[in-house]
Amino acid sequence: MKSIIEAKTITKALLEEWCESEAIGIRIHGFIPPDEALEIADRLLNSKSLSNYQNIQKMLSIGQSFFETYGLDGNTDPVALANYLDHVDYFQNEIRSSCLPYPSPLDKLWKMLDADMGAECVSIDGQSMTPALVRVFPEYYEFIPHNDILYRDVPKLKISQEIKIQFAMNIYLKNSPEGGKLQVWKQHFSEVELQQLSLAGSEFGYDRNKLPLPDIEIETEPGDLLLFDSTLIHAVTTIKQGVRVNISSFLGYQPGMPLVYWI
Ligand SMILES: O=C(O)CCC(=O)C(=O)O
Ligand SMILES: [Fe+2]
Repeated sequence: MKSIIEAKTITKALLEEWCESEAIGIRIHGFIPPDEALEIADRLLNSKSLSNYQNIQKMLSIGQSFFETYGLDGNTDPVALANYLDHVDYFQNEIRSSCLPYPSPLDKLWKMLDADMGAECVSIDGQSMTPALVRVFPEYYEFIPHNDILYRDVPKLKISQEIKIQFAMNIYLKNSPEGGKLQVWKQHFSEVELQQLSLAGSEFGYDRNKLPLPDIEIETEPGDLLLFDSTLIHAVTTIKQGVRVNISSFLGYQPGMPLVYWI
């Protein structure tokens, strides 16, 4: 059984097939041309809106993630949440204008997702969440093992209880020649097991030394789009050379309903 289903587009039939399979992800190789991906990465790296993540040291982004609205106690900070919601349009416009003269890969992504099943950005109190952001992983950075579950972050949000599958959805623009590989653990851990795996001193990560070896290291090339089950533990290995750039979002799938995205 293939771990990654290779596809040309995301359709209802494909997501149904994925649910019945043992696959952990879906890849569209060459979602945008590789040369264009590298050019866009360079343009995004020059954006004046590239700034530090609030609570993940060293990682840079254009756009804010919901995770950044957490205070030190792990609860949503209302001031940070208001700031996050107020800046959604600003950052999306920044991403679009930084890509010029190339079209933003996000416009292509939303159009593709919308075509067969409908797709919309998740709202909180009637305000749109960030649809997607640009992530820049600096040299020597390791994105430690973690998993992403909307229900854990915002249990009160109705949609978080309805989503059947949460995918991490990344468009890869620039990879490191060495390191910076995405690793995924296939085992589903219970909440109690996850607690025990926690890395001391980290707000979100698990301790690699307490985990078995990862099951898969996924190869991606500039221009690829990859969706994988974000509730599985995953990590990005230390970037050994240069920077790694991608555009990231989450995609929620619920049979018979429009797709939803946010980050
Ligand atoms: O950059 C990647 O390959 C995956 C990053 C990640 O942790 C995510 O998208 O949830
Ligand atoms: Fe993640």
